Amino acid sequence: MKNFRLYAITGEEFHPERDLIDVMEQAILGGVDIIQLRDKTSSKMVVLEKAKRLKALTDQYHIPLIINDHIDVALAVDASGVHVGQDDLPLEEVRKIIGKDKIIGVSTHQLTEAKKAEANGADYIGVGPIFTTKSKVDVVDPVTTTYISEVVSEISIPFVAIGGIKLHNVQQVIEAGATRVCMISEIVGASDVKGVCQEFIRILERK
Ligand code: TZP
Ligand code: MG
Repeated sequence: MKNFRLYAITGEEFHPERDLIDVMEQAILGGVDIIQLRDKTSSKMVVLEKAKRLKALTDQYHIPLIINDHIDVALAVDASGVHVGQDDLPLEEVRKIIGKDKIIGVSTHQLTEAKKAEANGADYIGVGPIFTTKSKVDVVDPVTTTYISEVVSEISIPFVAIGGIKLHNVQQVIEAGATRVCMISEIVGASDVKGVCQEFIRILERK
């Protein structure tokens, strides 16, 4: 997969007054280079409509669109790939469905999960939650930056740090060895979405 560094996940509960596409376009203009549609509450039809709109946006800017959970929706809109968690279909089955050319990302919270995802052909892994987050229900306890250090030394595929990452703490994540970071609330909940993304890029480039 093409390299990326600033990954934004949708979270419409953080911008109730603003349109999904406007917010995500501001994120792209600020430097986001990969987007994930994550919607845990809407019906399949509504997720499909959002995926179609986001696909048009991400195509316009030539960046990947990843769909969380809904493999069928990812295929229907010809998204770049899917993101699955530990409770979703096993990676081998997801690969059979989605094919070898699509991106598969897997959430991991410990090294055994990371190693399994790598061995089973994940294109990237999510590493987190690094810090406390309010954006995910049933979330495990923060894994801290220690898990990032472990992944850096044991895992070869790309990884992205996630969970409670803010402008004020992203430096710790970078210092632990992350070169890619992923956020929901700090980006999509910002009053100046583009400005926050530009600031993340500035910090990522400063290292
Ligand atoms: N997976 C692990 S933490 C998390 C997900 C989807 C939520 C991240 O959201 P935020 O607002 O950046 O903490
Ligand atoms: Mg899932």
